[in-house]
Amino acid sequence: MEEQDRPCEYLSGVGPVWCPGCGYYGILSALAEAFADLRLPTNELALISGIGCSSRLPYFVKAYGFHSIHGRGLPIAQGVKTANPELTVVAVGGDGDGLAIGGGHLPHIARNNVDITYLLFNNAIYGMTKGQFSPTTVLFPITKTSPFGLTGESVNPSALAIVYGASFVARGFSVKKEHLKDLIIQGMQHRGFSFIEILASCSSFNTTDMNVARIIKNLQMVPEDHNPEDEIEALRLATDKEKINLGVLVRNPRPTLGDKFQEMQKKAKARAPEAKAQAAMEDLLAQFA
Ligand SMILES: Cc1ncc(C[n+]2csc(CCOP(=O)(O)OP(=O)(O)O)c2C)c(N)n1
Ligand SMILES: [Mg+2]
Repeated sequence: MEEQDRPCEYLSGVGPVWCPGCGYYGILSALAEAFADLRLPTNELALISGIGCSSRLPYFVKAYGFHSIHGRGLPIAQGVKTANPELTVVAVGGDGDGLAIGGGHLPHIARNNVDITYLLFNNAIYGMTKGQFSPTTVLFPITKTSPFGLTGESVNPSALAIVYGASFVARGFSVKKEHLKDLIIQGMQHRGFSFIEILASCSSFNTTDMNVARIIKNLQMVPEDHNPEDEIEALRLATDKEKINLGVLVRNPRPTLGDKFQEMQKKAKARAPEAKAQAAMEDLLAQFA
């Protein structure tokens, strides 16, 4: 097979329903190419999503898929990974899905270091429901649900992931496809919870916050000498007011939830009366060996 044909192996053939000019096309392409580079068997791969334009992604990719309910992609992804640790699990969803209705799940999946990769498509708007403000809307204050402007401060997804204790945090941009592909690969290779914020413009309902020309003008790659174990510096880069820093902000491996469960199972088995009886029997039999 020709090198340039490989990503198609991971496209299901179902055509995306996104609007012309949507930033999500670039993300789908980067993701399919990342899967192709990693040569992951499609039957060992599960894509889990919530609800939103971004959450439609599992239809377009050849893998197991679960298009779940609004804001609930993460706990379902955790369940899938826990039930079948052999699967590579990728969760996807929007800024509304992951930070508004589903915002209560992110801290716990991050602090528990569940071994999944989460791609948060940040278009700073509720795209699917046609243009209500989201927790990341800043520069486009007059929306269908904020006709007189926004009342609250916005949230910074990468900064939140860092303070919640995600062991891998990166920020990419749908237009920088090769760079994004590389971040997805690094995230999937990281053992533990990988959070990747992906900036993407919504061509129909908010072209201001994620304005491609403005992002290109203001972006900067995370400096090469940045130590990804330095979470304070990572937070500074994530919250930089002058520049939009793209790249790996945090990489701090530690035991995963699956590792902890295995430890617990061992302890529980050692404590169980039947395990003690079994051990006593084995000691007895060993005397006649
Ligand atoms: C429980 C529930 N509440 C509200 C909705 C309506 N709804 C569907 S998608 C969505 C927001 C989508 O925005 P986002 O998560 O940012 O995804 P995008 O479409 O921008 O990719 C909302 C509010 C729903 N489907 N279910
Ligand atoms: Mg959105």
